[in-house]
Amino acid sequence: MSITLWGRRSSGNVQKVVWALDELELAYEHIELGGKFKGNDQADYLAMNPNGLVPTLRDGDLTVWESHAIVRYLSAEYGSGLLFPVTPRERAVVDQWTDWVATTFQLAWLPVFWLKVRTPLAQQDQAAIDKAVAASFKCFAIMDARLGVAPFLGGDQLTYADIVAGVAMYRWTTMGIAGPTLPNLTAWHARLNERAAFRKAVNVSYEELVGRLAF
Ligand SMILES: N[C@@H](CCC(=O)N[C@@H](CS)C(=O)NCC(=O)O)C(=O)O
Repeated sequence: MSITLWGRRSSGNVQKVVWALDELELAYEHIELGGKFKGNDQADYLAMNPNGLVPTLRDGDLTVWESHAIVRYLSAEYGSGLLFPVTPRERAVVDQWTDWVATTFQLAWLPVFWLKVRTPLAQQDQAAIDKAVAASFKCFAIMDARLGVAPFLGGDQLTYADIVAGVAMYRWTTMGIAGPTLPNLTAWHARLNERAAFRKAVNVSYEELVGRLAF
């Protein structure tokens, strides 16, 4: 099957897919799209992804959008026993964390990125930043507690839950945020950084997004 990924590398949601593809050592074509590359408002792209957002993945005759759905699909199709635990009981824990990232963690930390990095300096609201940072640290404390009893969010090995959560770490640790030391979270980030696929996908400059609310 031939795999194609559409989406700019500076997108955190695209980074999840790039990391999963490389972690699974899959061959694929990567087409930069959206943001400064534009193209996501074109009819041929909207026919694949009616949201006009990135990422979108095609694998043979299958087209999928929504980063978590893509990462879960790749893990199930190509990573059984690796990124995708074999038993439903193990997968329940991985899905718990994956859904928590979508419904709770991203809603906490992404506003910090938008308020502090994407909003031009002159328009920044420090009270709003402080509130979002506090909400984020509540989530990081929950992750820290989990990572105190297991090396990865899903358990003993890296799974798609770590991928969807882990893409936050480069931005979070380079945005100039002060806060409590969370040793288990820091150790997990160090473990992720040992992986070439993580470094390539996630440790990516977001310079083009600084002060830019447009996309
Ligand atoms: N829930 C979607 C969100 C997708 C999304 O918001 N993508 C952003 C980039 S992170 C986007 O396409 N922005 C417009 C652009 O890059 O031009 C997912 O997880 O895939």
